[in-house]
Amino acid sequence: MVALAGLVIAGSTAAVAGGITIDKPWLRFIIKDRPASGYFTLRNDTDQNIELTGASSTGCGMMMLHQSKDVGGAEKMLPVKSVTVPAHGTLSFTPGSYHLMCMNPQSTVTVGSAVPVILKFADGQMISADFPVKGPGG
Ligand SMILES: [Cu+2]
Repeated sequence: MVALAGLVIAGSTAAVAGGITIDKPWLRFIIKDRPASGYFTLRNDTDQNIELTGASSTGCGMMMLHQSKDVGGAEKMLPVKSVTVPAHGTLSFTPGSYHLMCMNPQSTVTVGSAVPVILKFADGQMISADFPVKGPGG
């Protein structure tokens, strides 16, 4: 693990920094012309709530925080400004709920590869994790 100026880079399946763990990250890739979705579990082992405020990836033209909601039987995706992970709690980004939306997947996003994603928090902390790219079925 290499740490530089608040940015922690981990090459394994879990990235840990300052009591925050990004567990089981993966990116669901369907086809190039559609946004890919990022999923993971955030674990907060600190005594304070943490607030995820954004994400970015070199594998995506733009990355956003989204939440899927059932609106009258149809699934809608809404952008969210931030997501709070309670102290000593976890929050999962899963299909049908919170997810990262990877707009304009780049040529580096192919099934079997992995793309680096940087998660940004309200306190200025940034954590990078490699998201393995999988097909629609996970
Ligand atoms: Cu979305």
